Order: sequence, then C-alpha cells, then structure tokens
Amino acid sequence: MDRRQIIVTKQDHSDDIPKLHEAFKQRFRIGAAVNPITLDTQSELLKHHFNNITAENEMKFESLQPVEGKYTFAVADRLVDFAATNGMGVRGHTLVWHNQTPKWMFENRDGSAVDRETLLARMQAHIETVVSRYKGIIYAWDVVNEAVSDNSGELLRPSKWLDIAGEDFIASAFEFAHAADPKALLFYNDYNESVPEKREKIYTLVRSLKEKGAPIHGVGLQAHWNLEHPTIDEIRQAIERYASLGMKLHITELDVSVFQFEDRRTDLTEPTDEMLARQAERYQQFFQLFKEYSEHIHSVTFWGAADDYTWLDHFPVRGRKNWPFLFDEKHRPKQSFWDVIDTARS
Ligand code: HAH
Repeated sequence: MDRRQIIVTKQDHSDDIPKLHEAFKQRFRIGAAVNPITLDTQSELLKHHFNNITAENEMKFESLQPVEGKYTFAVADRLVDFAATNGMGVRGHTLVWHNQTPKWMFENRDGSAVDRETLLARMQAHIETVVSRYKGIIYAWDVVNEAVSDNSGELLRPSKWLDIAGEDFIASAFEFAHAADPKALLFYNDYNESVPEKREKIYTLVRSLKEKGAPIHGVGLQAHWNLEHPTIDEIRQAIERYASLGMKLHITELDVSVFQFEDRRTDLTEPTDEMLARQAERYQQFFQLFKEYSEHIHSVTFWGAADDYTWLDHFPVRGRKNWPFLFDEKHRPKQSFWDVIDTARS
C-alpha cells in the first residue's frame, strides 16, 4: 500500500462523519459566521457541515463604507464567492447598528452633529448600495441590530441613530432595504432575546413596525447562550411570542459559552468534563426545541464553527479562551455534535 492510499483512507474516514446540514435539511439551514482567516483555516469543516454563511464583521458598516462614498467590498465579495462556489446561502449582517459604524456617519465636516435628513439620506445611500450589490444572492438581511435597550423601563437603546433621527430610523431602514431588494427577507436581530423583560420590548418594537406597515419579515434570535441561561422554557416562550406576530424566526448567532456571564475565572486551559457534558445536554435540548418549532425557524447559524476561533475568546473577559461550539480546536466532533445529530434522527 503506498502513501497516497493511506491519505485517501483517512479522508474517507472524515467523510463518514454525518454532515450537520444534511441531518437537518428537511427543517432548516445550518450556518456559520466566517471571516477571511477562518475561511482558510476552517474551510473543510465549513464545506462538510454548513450550507449557509454569514460575515462575522465584513459586511458591517465600518467594513463596507469606512469613508463616506468609498465602499470597500473586496473581502465581503470573497466570502460571497466562497458561498457560491460551495453551493451555500448567505445571510447578511448587518445594515444598521450602534456599534462598528464610523463616526463620519453622524458628523458634518466641522465635527458637529448632522441633521435628521442628512443621517437618513446617508443611511439610505448605504443600504441601497450594499443591498443592491448582493441582490438575489443574500436572501436574508439583519436590517437593524440591537436597537432595544437592556435597561429596565427603557424601550430603545440610546444611540446616535435614535438621538438624531428619532425612533423611526428603524422603520426607514426596513423601507430602504425592501426598496433595494423586494425579495430579500428582512430581520430585526437582537441578543438577550429570551430574557423575559427584553423579549417583551422586542415584541413591542416588532409589533409596532408591523402596525406601521414596515416590511419586516422576521426576528433574529442571536442566541448567545450558556450552560444555564436562558432556560429552555424561556427560549420556548420567546419563540412563541415572536412567532405569534407571524414572524419568521432565524437563530442568528448561536454559541454556548462554558462560563456564566458573571464568571470571571481565567485558570482553565481546556473545558472540564462536566462543562462538556452539560454543553452537550444543552445543545441537544436546543435542537429538540428548534425541531419542534421548525415551522417557524428556517435557519440556525452559529457565531463561528469550531473552538479554535470564537469572539468569546476575548469577551467579556479579555484573553480568556472559551469552547462554545460543536467541534473542538482540532475540528473533531464533540459530544455536543453527536447529541445534536441524534436529535435530528429521533
Ligand atoms: C453580537 N453582539 C453582534 O451582533 C455581532 O455582530 C458581533 O460580532 C458579536 C456579537 C452581541 C453582544 C453581546 O452579546 C453583549 C454585549 C454586546 C453585544
């Protein structure tokens, strides 16, 4: 037996691992957030298990229009090409957000705040240019990200968008996106979406958008969850509440941190066995729920693909590693993966 054959045998073995997206193909798409580095380092894993991608950062405002009128599409285009070559869909993230938006957007040349008309005109120009470029390719957009407040008693998050344009900047963003690509599905996307108080605020916002006749088609549940929160019951209630508005639901940024949000420990160099067992149990419960509500849930995207790279390696505790996915640092399936596959088959 020559060397070549040995290598082929090894690849055959990896082909034996069931494809995550195949397992759920009757129910929803399986996506991953990518960036130009993971597109190389996780390429094989992405092609095997995922049939959808989202740009982690490369389609955010500051990436696409860092300077007024100077659009930089090269990296975003590369991600879209990767998807096309591999027969994957693309979710767009994100058109309007309080973060990762350049200062120029809100300022005149002399540094003073722009007026409402100027801000809305700039927003329209950006949305028109970006959505038109990927018309017919990006089938769903996170039009507005995280506009709802985490503070008790406050509906909308304080931001320059809200200060300058007033609350209907949200409805306007949906109008502009719909005008640019009438077939794209348009989402409101947020985190802490299953926390009861915030859930009700998101519900109120989406209901008011619907009542105004804004072209909104869905709610994106970011789903940055952990080993204990939110509870399955809270997630179920959030799904039912948003679905009651006739909204399509996408799980947009799923990851399961092995740390509670308040936990600041930095001593671990690998996840404990208890963490991995609990993570598997949680993932299984989540996918059971997604399956149960697959009439409403059409897409499940992870905010990454494997434990070698996650935004949680830096957040909220700087420099601390996390292990939030179904695949380990070497891209091997974790117990979580096998339990999710079982869920698909049961
Ligand atoms: C998300 N914010 C963003 O939507 C995404 O664009 C970014 O890459 C990572 C996470 C979530 C978030 C959070 O969980 C807590 C505080 C602020 C933002």
